[in-house]
Amino acid sequence: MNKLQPIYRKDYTLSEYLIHTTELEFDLTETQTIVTSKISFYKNPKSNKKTNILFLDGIDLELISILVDKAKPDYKLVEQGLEINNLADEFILEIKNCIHPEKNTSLYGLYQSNGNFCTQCEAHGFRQITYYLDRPDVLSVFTTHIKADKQKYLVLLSNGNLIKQINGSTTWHDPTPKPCYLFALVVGNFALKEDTYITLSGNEVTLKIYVQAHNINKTQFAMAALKRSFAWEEKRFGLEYDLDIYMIVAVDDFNMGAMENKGLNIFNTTYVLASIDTVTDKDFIDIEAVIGHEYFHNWTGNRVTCRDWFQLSLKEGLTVFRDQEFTSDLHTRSIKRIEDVNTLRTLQFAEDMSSMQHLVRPEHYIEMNNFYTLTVYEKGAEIIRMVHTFLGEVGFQKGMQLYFQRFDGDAVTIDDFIQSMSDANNFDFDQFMYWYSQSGTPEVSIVSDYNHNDKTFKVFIRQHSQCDYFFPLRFALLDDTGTKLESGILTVKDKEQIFIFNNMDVEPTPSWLRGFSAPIKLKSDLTFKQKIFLVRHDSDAFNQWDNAQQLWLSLILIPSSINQDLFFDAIEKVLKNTFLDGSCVSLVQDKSLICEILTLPSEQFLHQQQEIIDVFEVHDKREKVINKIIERFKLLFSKIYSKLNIYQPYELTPEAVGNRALKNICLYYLAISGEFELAFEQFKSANCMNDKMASLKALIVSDNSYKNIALDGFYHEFKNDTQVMDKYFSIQSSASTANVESIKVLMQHKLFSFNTPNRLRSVIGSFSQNYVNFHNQQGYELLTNIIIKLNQSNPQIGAKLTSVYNHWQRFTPKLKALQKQQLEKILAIENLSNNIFEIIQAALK
Ligand code: B3K
Ligand code: ZN
Repeated sequence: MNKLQPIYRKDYTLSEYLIHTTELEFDLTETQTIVTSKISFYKNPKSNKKTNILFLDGIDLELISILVDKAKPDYKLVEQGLEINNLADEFILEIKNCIHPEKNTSLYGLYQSNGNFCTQCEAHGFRQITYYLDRPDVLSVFTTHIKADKQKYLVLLSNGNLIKQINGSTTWHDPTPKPCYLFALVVGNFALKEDTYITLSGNEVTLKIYVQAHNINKTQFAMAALKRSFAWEEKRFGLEYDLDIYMIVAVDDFNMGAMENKGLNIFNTTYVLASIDTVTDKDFIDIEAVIGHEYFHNWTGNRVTCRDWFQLSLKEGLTVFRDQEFTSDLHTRSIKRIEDVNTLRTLQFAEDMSSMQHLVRPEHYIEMNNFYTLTVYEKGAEIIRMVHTFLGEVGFQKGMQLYFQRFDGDAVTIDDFIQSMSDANNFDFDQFMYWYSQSGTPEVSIVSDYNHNDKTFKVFIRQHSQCDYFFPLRFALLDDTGTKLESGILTVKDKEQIFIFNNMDVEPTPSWLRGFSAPIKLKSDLTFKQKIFLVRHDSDAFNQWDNAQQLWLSLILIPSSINQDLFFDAIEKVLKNTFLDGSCVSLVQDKSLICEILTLPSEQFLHQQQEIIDVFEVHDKREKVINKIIERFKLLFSKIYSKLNIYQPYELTPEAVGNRALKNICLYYLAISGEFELAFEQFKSANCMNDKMASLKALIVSDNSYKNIALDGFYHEFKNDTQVMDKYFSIQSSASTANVESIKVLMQHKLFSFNTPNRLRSVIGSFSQNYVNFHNQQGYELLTNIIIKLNQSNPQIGAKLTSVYNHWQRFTPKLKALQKQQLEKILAIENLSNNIFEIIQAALK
């Protein structure tokens, strides 16, 4: 088997053998781990292949012994696995193999973090633990025995319920059949935070969060968030937890955010540990969302799993949609929507324009881990959101119930899900499936025409994509006070469609695509004045923000295209609203929303709007607008800042979060205008990390006498806190003063650790987004050398960083040529991992 050969969705075949039970034994020591497995196989009655050969996946395993029904089988070791011949229709396979977690830097399979053992099996990590049918449609009941030195390791965990514990060993039994990607094992020393949750039907679930001892006082928020997740899942989806125990283990070394292993989630510490002194408002909400996300996977992912990895969005798109709803129900829905759409449009739309453009249900992959992308997750969630918009909450829940009724305990496809939604509601989703079979972002334009004579308002919608998408377009027609004359959802399905509204006595202002009801690029014929009106008067907060974004975009990229004074007058009214003199009437009441409206589109978002990306030009143009904002609003910002900068005990309420958000954006602009003392004052007196971080960000916008004092103070206060130190590194790598030399100095810092993805992301990841300072030959060479090192030590992170070059073709000629050279240089190295190879190959194609 050529390992660089892509795997195609169309080639899916049933597994010839299935597994009843899997019994594993782990004997862990400091120098090796012995894995013993006893697996009972049986012929898949549904498979029509008639061979008696079994191929098992296995990578980097040292085989010690193998028995089939207690006898030596006819087998051979092949590339990436093991082949056994002459098998009966049912048999017991017993294998013993040795692995070396203590040397495993890929953080995939079984590995160590701070001396503790843990696993990451999704998508194909289990094959680095033992020989197995490593595919999501082979589900079995697992029993796991763990043995380790009892003096050294006190905590020995696996999935399911603890059924036996004697000195230095435990046995776990997971009654729910699962694919091996949901297997987990944790061995080490941890402190434990424990609580209980009583489910709707009265079952008591023990909740356990394991962290390193020094972090135990930062687990309270995660525990409360976990209980909120259980309660929300019951209330909104009517779904309960199914085991007696739910465990979360937090480790510092983790390739992504967290993993939903059945009953034993393993988390990156970033998404568990929280205290007012160490995380920001956004961090709190993100932590809660990830805790919720992994918990929600118990039903969407674990109880019903994916037939093959092409269906990844079946569990991820749906679970992201669910976690977005969780946050929306618990916090401010409109702000959550703005943030999610902003992420989608900044990152996923860009992915659609890059060499890694792919379908939400990809057709092929070389390395599956490259497809845990914004497209699969975020665009996948948007597709589910459209299903929800079409069916409404009641219809959607009916569809969910039918889905679970049909497929609980199965491994299924995206079509199975959509079919359940369709059958439960008698709704035709056939044309809707284009969302899964067409890549790229659909472009749609909308033009309207008001006829004074016959009082009609005609709307012409045109799709510019190759196929005609089927999507909901939420809208409202507003009168000149912002009152709705008409509202609802237009079902768009044709290349060209006309909608006519009669009896419109006045010409309405249309508010299109409210709440971003479909993941499209919409071009409308709204005038400058109408956009200003919508910023102030639309009752859809998303559209208030979106219209402001469009105006900022114009002001930055084509300043002459809009009347700056009029736009700024509108912004002033939004700003002056509610809390200064009360004389201005505006619908913008929410301070978080005002802050969003005041936030300029990011450089990354601006790049997307350019035919050819000129990072320097974009940066300069954006800076110019920042200066214009300061020129006009400096006094107002000062007033607002002093009004909001009053001591208040920390709370995570929408009100308090909004106050801090608005206060801190004012501080940011004030610091750019030179008011560093104000920022330094806040830095010294802040009663929470949110405000401390905001002041530090304000202080590092340019060189000033406080910058280093603050950075040093921050370091000394938090040097023992790993999570805060990630912020410390990241803020310096993102600073306008950062350059390749200063990054190299950071990489020499005693707290820098190349093998810890969080630290690498905080330094290199952040620097790669510091566009004007990163995009030059030295910046690229630095990144390339890091990628080459990661190719050996951690190819997953290596591939993530390689993706920085996915947009190379769109850059100005010099930077384009330089990036291409980097790609070629990486491609030429020996033993290039599949992960990095796939990214490079796509980029150079
Ligand atoms: N399912 C995991 C992601 C696994 C990534 C594998 N490279 C976390 C999540 O989406 O919940
Ligand atoms: Zn997920």
